[in-house]
Amino acid sequence: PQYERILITGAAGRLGTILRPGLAHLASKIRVAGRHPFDDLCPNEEEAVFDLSDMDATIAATESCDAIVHFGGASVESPWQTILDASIRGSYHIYEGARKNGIKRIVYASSVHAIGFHEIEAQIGVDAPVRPDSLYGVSKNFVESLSRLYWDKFGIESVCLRIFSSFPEPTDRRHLWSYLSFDDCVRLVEASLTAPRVGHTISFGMSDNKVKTVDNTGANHLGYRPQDNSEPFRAAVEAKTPAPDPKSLSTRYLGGFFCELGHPDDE
Ligand code: 15L
Repeated sequence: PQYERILITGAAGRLGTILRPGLAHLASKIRVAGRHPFDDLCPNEEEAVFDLSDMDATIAATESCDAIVHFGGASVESPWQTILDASIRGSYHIYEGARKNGIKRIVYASSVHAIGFHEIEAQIGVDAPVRPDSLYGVSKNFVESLSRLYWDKFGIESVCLRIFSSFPEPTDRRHLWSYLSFDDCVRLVEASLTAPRVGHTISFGMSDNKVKTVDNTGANHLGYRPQDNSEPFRAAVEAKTPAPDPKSLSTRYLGGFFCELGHPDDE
């Protein structure tokens, strides 16, 4: 395999769970990281149980890895303290681990919510200014920026994947353009790990859906070829969901309903 040991953070999460078998052929060992012990370790896996907010534990977990697939941290809008500890401080600890332990490449689960307040018809590319739609999105902006520094200054390559909606299948109208199938998600992360040179790359993450809301040509050098699309689900989704109001925030903007959420600490 291309890699000796890949660390996957968030390995117990929705996407971490599918990346474990999906990336297995790329490394002799997969180190799966989570906050709780795993009860389903495969022979090619070893576990690292820690909290990303713990700097020493996080740095220790990166030892003797040659790539990191960083999918840990908050996965939706969350209270500031969670965003700060798990996503901002946690990702800083990951990058420090990479710097101290000589890790060459990191694939990071960024999100559409890093640029969620761009309008759909703007057809933005990967180099559009960031427009986060939530504190969650701001934490994605932070890590995209941190990873750029660690490339420019310390030579650690990163691919920041602005994943749209990766679920077993599309369930609402937005998903008809934002869907990333699980298999395509694995293809995207694999391309990010195996492309000869990525430097600091930002890529959108979606399947080959018919309706396209962003322009991903800036990430062509990854060689990602989506094989799936949302069309097989269209009729069922349209039958069970109301026609969208074109003026509502969640229809106008890439971030969808995240654009309508209040401040997470106002409860
Ligand atoms: C995300 O970033 C979330 O992790 C996911 O749960 C979905 O809400 C997704 O965005 C989306 O916008 O569909």
